Amino acid sequence: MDISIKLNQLIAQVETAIDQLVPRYAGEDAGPARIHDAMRYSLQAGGKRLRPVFVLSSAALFRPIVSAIPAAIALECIHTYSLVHDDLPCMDNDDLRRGRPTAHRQFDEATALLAGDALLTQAFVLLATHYSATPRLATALVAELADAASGSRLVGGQMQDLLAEKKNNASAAELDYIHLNKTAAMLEASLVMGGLVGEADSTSLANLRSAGRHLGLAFQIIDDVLDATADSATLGKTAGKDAKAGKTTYVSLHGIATARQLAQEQTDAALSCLRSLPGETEFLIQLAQALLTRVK
Ligand code: GRG
Repeated sequence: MDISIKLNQLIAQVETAIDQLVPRYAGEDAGPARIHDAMRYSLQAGGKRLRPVFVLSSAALFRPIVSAIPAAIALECIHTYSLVHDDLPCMDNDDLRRGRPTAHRQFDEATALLAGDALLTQAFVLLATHYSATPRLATALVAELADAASGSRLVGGQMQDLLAEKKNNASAAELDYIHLNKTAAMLEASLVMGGLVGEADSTSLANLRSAGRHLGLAFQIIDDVLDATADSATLGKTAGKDAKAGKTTYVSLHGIATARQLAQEQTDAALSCLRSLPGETEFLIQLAQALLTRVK
């Protein structure tokens, strides 16, 4: 199976939906053009769209009656907000993201901060409005996404990452906590939210959650390898930052070859969860495998 055609179709669906579901300036009642421009600037800069693709392909396993598109875009809004805030001078202070100047470089720091805030809020606007006809589903989606983005997960992982960076000697357990939350929480939520839209049973939801957790760790390990081995032009973001910051990563702890082996082990664990799901799992299985050899 060549997944590239289907992957490109899903990405095209996501790009169209972002354009349709994220507000643009529509007169003064909708607020200043600058905030909408900044939100759309960061969202429409490209990116792999992995999280929305996970939502759509997870939902498709269960042949859903309602559309998974708003849930997919909600995930991408939260993910993009986290990138915008991560790039700010008070965090990573980065100039390049998705091949373009970061939001605070293109606009200014306050605008980037507000655009991130508005993207975070927009995610919940999408869930509350587009799933209002199915209130149980709306509540389940809001609960899942809010938990994944919370102070215990995405934000907590980021906080711990900043704390660990200051002392430069994070343990393997601390590293796992950081990445299970900073990285894996969003991937886990993507697969689970797809399952929720498809009314998956509790066993399938547990398998999706577990697959997302393993894929999240594999994704982060490969991210560390790419930071150490790829160039900024290919990545569309600054390469080599971890070593420069003296940051503890899977590569600094284990070396590149062992890090790749660990990513393979996490992917294998994810594959066994995916294989126990119903429906046409081949696309997700191949996508999970392809992530091991991604170059950006
Ligand atoms: C500021 C609350 C807050 C969180 C920031 C996303 C993040 C957490 C930090 C960015 C740095 C980093 C290495 C995060 C790990 C997750 C990760 C690899 C994000 C980048 O995701 P990709 O590669 O990005 O899917 P694209 O641009 O392709 O969507």
